[in-house]
Amino acid sequence: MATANKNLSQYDKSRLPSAFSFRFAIVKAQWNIQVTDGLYKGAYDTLLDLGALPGNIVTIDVPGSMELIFGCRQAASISPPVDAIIAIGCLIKGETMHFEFVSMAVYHGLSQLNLTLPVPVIACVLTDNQLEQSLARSGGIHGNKGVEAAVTALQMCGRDI
Ligand code: RBF
Repeated sequence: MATANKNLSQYDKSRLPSAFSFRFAIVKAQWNIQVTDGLYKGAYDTLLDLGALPGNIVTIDVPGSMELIFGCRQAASISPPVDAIIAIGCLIKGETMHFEFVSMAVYHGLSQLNLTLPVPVIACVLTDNQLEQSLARSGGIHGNKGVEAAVTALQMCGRDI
């Protein structure tokens, strides 16, 4: 899983389909907003760069990462439907066990959505020990995981179940 010393946020547009005809939802948690703003910008700008229309990108804000699960369910029921959902959050380890419980619950919840919803949910939830690590991955020296989430979302579009 280690991405230290790697920046995976560069993509080759010529190897990707156009996002022009697809609709996306970005569900964004407000906790650690500096980080989730950076991830959101990375994802949003990348979708536009890949051809998505601004009117085809729906944004849903939720309070914390724990609420991303419900927010993604909401996103899956909007009309006209979206082709992929990106869940953006940032969990930073504190002094208690809360981080472990919430991280597990969020990833478990998002996995469950991928088993039950007809639309793919892309997990862009950072789980770091320190804020600096998250900042480095949301537009810093280790790139922007939001960019990678947008590329992944496009790659998962149009796969009807
Ligand atoms: N939400 C996050 O997205 N990132 C966090 O780092 C985070 N830390 C939390 C720490 C504590 C002690 C608590 C109680 C909540 C935290 N939350 C965090 C909020 C959580 O995702 C959720 O919004 C609340 O638990 C309400 O369901």
